Amino acid sequence: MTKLALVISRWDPQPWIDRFAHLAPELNVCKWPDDDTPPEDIDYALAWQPPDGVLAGFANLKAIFSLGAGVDHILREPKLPDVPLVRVVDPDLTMRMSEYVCLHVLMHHRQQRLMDADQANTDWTERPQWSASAMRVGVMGLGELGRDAAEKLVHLGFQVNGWSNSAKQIDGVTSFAGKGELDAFLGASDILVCLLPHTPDTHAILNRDLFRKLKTDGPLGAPVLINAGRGKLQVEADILASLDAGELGAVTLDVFETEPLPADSRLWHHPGVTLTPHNAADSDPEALCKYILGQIRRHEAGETLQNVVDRGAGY
Ligand code: NDP
Ligand code: OXD
Repeated sequence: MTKLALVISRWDPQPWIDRFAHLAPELNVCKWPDDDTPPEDIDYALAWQPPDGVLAGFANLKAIFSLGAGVDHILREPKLPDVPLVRVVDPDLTMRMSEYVCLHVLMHHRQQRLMDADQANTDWTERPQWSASAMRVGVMGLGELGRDAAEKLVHLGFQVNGWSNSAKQIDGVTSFAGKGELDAFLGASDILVCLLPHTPDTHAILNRDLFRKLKTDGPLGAPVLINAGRGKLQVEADILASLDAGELGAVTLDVFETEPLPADSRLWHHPGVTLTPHNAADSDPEALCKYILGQIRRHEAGETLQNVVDRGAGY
């Protein structure tokens, strides 16, 4: 019998176990550690922030599945078995992220946080509103998530640019690629949306030097940052310094250098910060177990796995 181990920290494994039991009762799916199963019997590991060393202990693994789109939480394991590492690419997850990006781009564009504060002060200030076409949104990372979000922002009427390693052709989106075009991309961004993976190349990329290159003469008066990629892409001390100096007008952050965000972080209470608890695009067992089962069935039938991570690139 094919054996799957759920190696999960911080999430409840039970909904995954229940969903697999419903969809594929022929599989043996256990929460790891499991007293009844020796590690060498495990065929597939399904991981979210796996504890150090666990994956290395599965001697006969056929593949590792990340239970999210990102894989940094798995690649940090120094002795990762040399088997395919598959990540989530699924319309459910993609749509959730695009909802988040559109919500927060629109919230900043329409100055909703300022009007929330006005309401709290019984203050009828008539704030001017601009059309979306007056706003330039730059999307860092034009992969599965960035591309979909960029397309939806185009449909909302924003001017949209994107930045990625390789140049892209996406209707309505101006593509910038590589380090050589980063400054031009930043200089054209009123609202910067980050959907990059965390890799050695992107570590701490969202820093004060970068913020100072953003467009400063847009309708909002100062640029806005939205980061739903990974916390280790950002330097939080720099975000706070740039907010205090007016180099950034506001930020939305879904991800943090340390998660959960420590209670003493100034980000919690800064008026320029909107934050969410790393739930921009939740991994939903309902949707994702189906995707993973499809991949396992392909593999067992001798077909190639899809969405296998390039370990050298780190995403
Ligand atoms: P993809 O791998 O599909 O896309 C990554 C994109 O980033 C690609 O366009 C890639 O360029 C670009 N990129 C990577 N490195 C660089 C670099 N050094 N310079 C420029 N561009 C670079 O990933 P997804 O879109 O599926 O997901 C992106 C990230 O979103 C995940 O890695 C994860 O960290 C985060 N995430 C966060 C969630 C949340 O709830 N907050 C939920 C899901 C994901 P190219 O196309 O040229 O290769
Ligand atoms: C993911 C995440 O990588 O939820 O999917 O962060």
